[in-house]
Amino acid sequence: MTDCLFCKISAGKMDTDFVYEDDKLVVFEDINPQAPVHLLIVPKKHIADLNNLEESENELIGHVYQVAKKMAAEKGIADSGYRLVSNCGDDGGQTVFHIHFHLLGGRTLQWPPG
Ligand code: DGP
Repeated sequence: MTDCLFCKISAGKMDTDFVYEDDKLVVFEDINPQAPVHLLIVPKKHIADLNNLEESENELIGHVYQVAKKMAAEKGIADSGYRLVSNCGDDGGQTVFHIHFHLLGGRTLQWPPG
């Protein structure tokens, strides 16, 4: 989608530094970090949100989790713990309508979230 921010970022059109990239997704620092480690894992394919996820994308989402595990290890938070979360819709707190996963860690996270 031409007017989607995360499509532009994941296509390398926004000068965003990637922590990790492969053919399926990119990982970069959140612009407004909510924890010492706050990465966004963003599939390159435009999927607006979880409601629009197809079963054919199950492998992609499995890959997201594998990359999250790798990123957590690289950032040194694998043992202390972390959270992987995807907000969906207005009540879920989603502000960018291109599916993405927040990897948060480096401090004790509260539950339930606000
Ligand atoms: P969500 O609210 O779950 O849709 O998360 C969107 C996140 O994207 C939010 O934490 C802020 C982040 N974000 C928005 N615009 C940019 C940007 O231009 N660059 C980066 N690095 N992050 C962004």
